[in-house]
Amino acid sequence: MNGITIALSKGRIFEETLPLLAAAGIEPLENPDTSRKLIIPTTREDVRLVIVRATDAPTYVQYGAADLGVAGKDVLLEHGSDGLYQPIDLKIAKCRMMVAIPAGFDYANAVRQGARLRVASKYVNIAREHFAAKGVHVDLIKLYGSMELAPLAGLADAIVDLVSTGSTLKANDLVAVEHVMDISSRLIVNQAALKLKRETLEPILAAIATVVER
Ligand code: PRT
Ligand code: MG
Repeated sequence: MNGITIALSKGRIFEETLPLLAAAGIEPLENPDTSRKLIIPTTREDVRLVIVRATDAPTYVQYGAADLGVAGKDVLLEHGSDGLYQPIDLKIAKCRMMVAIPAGFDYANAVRQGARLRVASKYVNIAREHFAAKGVHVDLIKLYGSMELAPLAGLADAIVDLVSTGSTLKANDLVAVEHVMDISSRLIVNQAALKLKRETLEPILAAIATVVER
């Protein structure tokens, strides 16, 4: 295909990417929340959006099925970002990767005693690196969702999860005890497309960069 394909996930990434795309004259002709279409045309005849799961955006761009995409730093670190060019931190969909525990659990003491902690997370690679760097021994339990449930149900002592407002932790009597890293979403670009479609891509990247810096 000669035009440009952009991989976006529904929800916060889609919403927060809209003003950035608008700066490049790209406006979706349908709303992915109400439309069942997975390929959405835009006000620019040469640009279309493909609607993917957040964790699938890097895959589409890696294989060149999309030229551009948007992905959280969490996704890029956990699933790898081989062959992806990441020119712009879009500073959208911001949150923090945190370690959280049930309100009464004496985390500091457990760590001091060198106890082996059971940690549940969707982000086992990020969690493994975090605890290894601190010299804390952990057994990691991979989950695919609702990590907040794990300590409440007795599956784990702690979780590693994303926190934005903190209301999910609060509603489940969990408290954040360690900050792992700040997270935001990045623009990702297929490296071959960057060469082959440079004339079309460069003005889009420049327009986005201008809005992000504002
Ligand atoms: O939701 P779905 O299962 O479809 O997929 P997804 O979770 O992969 O996608 P989506 O759209 O929810 O998240 C896309 C990206 O948004 C993530 O990869 C992050 O980079 C970023 N982001 C920013 C967040 C949050 N903030 C966030 N708060 N992703 C998830 N959350 C979740 C968090 O996991 C926890 O369950 O929201 C809950 C906590 O929110 P608060 O506000 O209660 O603290
Ligand atoms: Mg989600």
